[in-house]
Amino acid sequence: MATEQPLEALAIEIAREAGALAQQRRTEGVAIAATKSSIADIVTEADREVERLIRARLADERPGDGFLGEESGAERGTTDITWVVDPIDGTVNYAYGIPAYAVSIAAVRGEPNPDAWEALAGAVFSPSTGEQFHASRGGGAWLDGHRLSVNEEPSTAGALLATGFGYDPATHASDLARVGRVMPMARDLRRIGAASLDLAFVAAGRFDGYFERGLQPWDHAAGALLVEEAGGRFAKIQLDDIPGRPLFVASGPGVFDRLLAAAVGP
Ligand code: LIP
Repeated sequence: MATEQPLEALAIEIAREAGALAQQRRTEGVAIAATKSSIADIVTEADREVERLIRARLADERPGDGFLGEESGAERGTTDITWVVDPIDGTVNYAYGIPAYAVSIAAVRGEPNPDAWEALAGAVFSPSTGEQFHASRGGGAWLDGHRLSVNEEPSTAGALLATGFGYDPATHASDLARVGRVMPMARDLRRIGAASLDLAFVAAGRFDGYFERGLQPWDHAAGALLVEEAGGRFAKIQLDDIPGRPLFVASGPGVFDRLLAAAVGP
């Protein structure tokens, strides 16, 4: 069995357990625990509890591995594997009771730096729909046992695209200008509010493409592998206007260059 498959199976198992906890806490009522980068960037008690569950299960199963989580930070391991975790991606949706959030777990090899690591396995679990997206490097991308493939080309009506906006209002004007540049190639635009689901939907052919600035490593670690294993392309582009807020683009091969050019702009 390839190295990646046990990692994929573990990511699937723990993502499902974590998703069940998140869903249970949602039904019990959600408490905002704190804000982070801005007043809009919230963390709930459930985010923290779900990440504690994931971290404990991984420590039991793979004690030497490293960890990089949205809520509890980073810990280097003694193996070459690091787990990159967003316990509840789509936190604002979760807090408002919007059924569009996911548990995202990825296993990467190498430095725990998204510019240097190689993603080996990932799982994105959507508790609201029960959909389990998963992938391993070289093993393809899957949804509940069905192999996934990106859309090679959008329909003649135009590309169905998705995007998102960061928590910092100062960046919204440039994000909206980007939407204006991209719309001529689109049939329509979706804004789900969970990057891991946006990327999973590109992998599944539900979106022709996705673009967003300022994603964190845990937002995209699993979803980017889904896209690549489904035959798509994923890129991170540093832009000059706002340092430290790179642009991420993901799509099928037929629309990638056009989407990238429009999203980056002149
Ligand atoms: C969210 C992303 C979403 C983005 C939000 C936020 P979180 O992650 O999944 O795509 O638009 O600004 O970054 O904070 O819910 O884990």
